[in-house]
Amino acid sequence: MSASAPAPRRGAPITDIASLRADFPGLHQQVRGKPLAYLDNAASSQCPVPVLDAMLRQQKMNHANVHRGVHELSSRATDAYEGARERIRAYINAASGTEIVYTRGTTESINLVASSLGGSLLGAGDEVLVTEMEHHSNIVPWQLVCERTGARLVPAPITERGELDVDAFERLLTERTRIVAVGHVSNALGTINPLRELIDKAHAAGAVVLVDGAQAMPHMRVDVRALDCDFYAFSGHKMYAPTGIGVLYGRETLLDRMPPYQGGGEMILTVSFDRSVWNSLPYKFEAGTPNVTGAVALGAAVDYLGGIDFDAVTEHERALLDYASERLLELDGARIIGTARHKAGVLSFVLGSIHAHDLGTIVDREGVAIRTGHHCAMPVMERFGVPATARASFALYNSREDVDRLAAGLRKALEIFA
Ligand code: C6P
Repeated sequence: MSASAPAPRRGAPITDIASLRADFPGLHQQVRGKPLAYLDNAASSQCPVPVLDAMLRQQKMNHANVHRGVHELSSRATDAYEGARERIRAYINAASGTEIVYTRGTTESINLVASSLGGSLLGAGDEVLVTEMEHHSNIVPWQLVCERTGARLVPAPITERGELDVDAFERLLTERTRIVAVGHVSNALGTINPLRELIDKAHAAGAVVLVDGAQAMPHMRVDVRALDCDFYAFSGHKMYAPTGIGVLYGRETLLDRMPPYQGGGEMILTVSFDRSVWNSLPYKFEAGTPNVTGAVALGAAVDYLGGIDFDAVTEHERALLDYASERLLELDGARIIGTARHKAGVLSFVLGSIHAHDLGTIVDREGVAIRTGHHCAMPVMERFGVPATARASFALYNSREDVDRLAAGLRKALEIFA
């Protein structure tokens, strides 16, 4: 282990999820004179102490550029950076570290694939199949490459519950479908897609599959080989690491034949004015000085998550979601947007005719943080005929008390707008 690697949790997996609250200093503060109830985890989750410690240690004692220096600090930084890559690889069960590309986050991961693979694979008449529940990050990069190549973006419909219409998805898969880009968990609805089934169908049709895993990683253990996906994109800041770091998992055979996404230092072996030779994987896709501290922190976050029993997390978050749904539906005019049978910790809702932004502002005065708006999923809003929703989203550290505080805040909003 490198000098700067955080100590992984040892012993039996943590099953007492409530006890983990103490690990998150950000939760223990007053906001607007009230204790914070942080329910905006789908936007960004708080960092636990081991992640914060790893960041501080990296910046304080091991700060240097990676892969470039022969001096001690550079070699420590490189060890920490590469050590984190190996732990992330193991965490998602990728076959090799060459398949783990550091990026700024899910958005950059998807842009990388859309631009590099899409740009070389797609041609006029080809199709990219997405779903109506995608985040803009899994729509717009494909639109850009479709414009460039003459390919077409095809959205598979979702049902009234906010589930993917799998029959329609299958009908839309044709010999023209070259790429399927699908979210694992919807940020606006909470729907968990039947991923393995969709991947098998897409592969049977000869398509390459990219999964947007931004909202799945904090809620479940993801095994990219068990899923058999070709690409899996995720962000550190939704899984207890900081912003500015994420990962693109890619099947080595595909990454190998894809052209670089960005040019610069690190992604080359040799450069002359006639031609340059690309570096090996994954460095071919990591141009420029990377976010070393972010990578180290993400390594610490997967160590942290690796020490937790995910069955307990799922049960805890499921119980919270059920409780929050019940409390919400006690309120006049409450409507939940997204009632899929399989949901992760997202509760999107409207309350009568009160605008979502007003709800967000009123509960914020009570110390409750939720997100309001279209959640970068405008097609979802259009599908359900609402301009915006309020969204409470749960992490493993949330409690029933947080939900009660939200319900009380929403009652206040109802009184104000009565
Ligand atoms: N969703 C939310 O509040 P970045 O910004 O690259 O880390 O992640 C983008 C992204 C991609 N896919 C899904 C499913 C997402 O939920 C997000 C980010 C945040 O819902 C911010 S819009």
